[in-house]
Amino acid sequence: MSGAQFTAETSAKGEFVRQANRFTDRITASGSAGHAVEPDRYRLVVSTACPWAHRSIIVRRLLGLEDVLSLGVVDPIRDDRGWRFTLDPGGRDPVLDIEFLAEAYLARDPEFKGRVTVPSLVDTRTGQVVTNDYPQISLDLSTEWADFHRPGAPDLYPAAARAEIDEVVEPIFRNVNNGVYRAGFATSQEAYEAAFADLFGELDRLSDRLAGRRYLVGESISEADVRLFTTLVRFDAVYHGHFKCNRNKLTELPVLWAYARDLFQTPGFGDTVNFDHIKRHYYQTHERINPSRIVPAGPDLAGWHSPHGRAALGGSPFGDGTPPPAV
Ligand SMILES: N[C@@H](CCC(=O)N[C@@H](CS)C(=O)NCC(=O)O)C(=O)O
Repeated sequence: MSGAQFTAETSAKGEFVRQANRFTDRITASGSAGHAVEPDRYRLVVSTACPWAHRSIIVRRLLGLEDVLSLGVVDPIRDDRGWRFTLDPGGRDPVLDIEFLAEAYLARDPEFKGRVTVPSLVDTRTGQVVTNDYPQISLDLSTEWADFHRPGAPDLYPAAARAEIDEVVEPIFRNVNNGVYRAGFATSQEAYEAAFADLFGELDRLSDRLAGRRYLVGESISEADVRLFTTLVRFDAVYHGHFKCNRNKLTELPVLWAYARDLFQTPGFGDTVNFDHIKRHYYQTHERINPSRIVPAGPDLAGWHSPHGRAALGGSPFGDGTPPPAV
C-alpha cells in the first residue's frame, strides 16, 4: 500500500522525491479562478495523522471557519483503495456520501492514477476534488476566506510579513517538514544521511532563531509557526524512531521543545492533535519501514503540558485578536 513512496517517488540515488500536487485549482473570494468561497459548499477532508492536513485543521480552527467549511476525517489507516471514511456511520462520509476519498478524485478525473492525498477540498455540489495543494489551502483560508473569519481571528499571513514568512518556511519545508520524510523514505545510506544532516542542521538554526523570540515571524503566531508545529509535534512520537531522525529527541532540544509546548498549549494547536491517529497511521501504513506494524507504546506525553516559560520573551499568541473558544 505504501509502495508509491519507494518507487515512483524514489530517485536513482535512493532519495525521496515528493510528487507534485495534482489538483491545484483555487477557491477564491471573487471566484475568478473557477470556484468562489461560499459557506456550506466545500468539504475539507483530512487525516488528523497527516502533518500537511494538520496545517489546515489548525488554521480552520484559529480562524473560526468551522461553521462555513465542514470537516471530513478519514481513518488513519489506508487500505489498498486509500483513505477511507470508516470512522463515519456506515463507512460513508455523511456529506459527500462516498466510502473512499478516491471517489472524489475519480469524479474529477476518471483517469486519475496518482496518489489520493489529504488534505483535499471537495466541492459538495459536484462531488469533485477541487484541490489537494496543501500549502495553498492554508494560505487561502487566511486570505480568500477572510469575510467568514470569526471576530478576533488572528491574521496568520499579514500582508506586511508575507515575504518574511515565505522566506522562513522555505527551508523549514525542505529540511524539516519534508526532511523527515526524506530521511524516513530514503533507500540508500547516503540519501538518508544527507537528509538527516539537513534536518538537524535546520533544527539547530531554528533553535538559534527562536532562542530570543517567541514566534518565528513577528510578535504573534503566523502560518510559519503552524507549519513548524505540525512536524515538531510528531517528532518524538514517530519521526525519531520510525523515520530514524534520532540525533536528538525534540525533548532534548530545549528551545524547540519549549517553543513547541508553548504552541501546544495555545488554543487551536494542542487541541487539534490526535496522537493515537498519528502513531497508528505511520507505524501501520509504512510496511516497508515497519513490517511488524507494531505501534510503540511510548513516548510519555505528559511533558506537553509542562510550563514552557516562553511568555517572558514578549509577544502574545493572538496579537490584537482573541483565542478560539474551547473545543
Ligand atoms: N499532497 C501532497 C502532500 C500530502 C500528503 O502527502 N499526504 C499524505 C498523508 S501525510 C497522503 O495523503 N498520502 C496518501 C498516499 O501516499 O497514498 C503530496 O502528495 O505529497
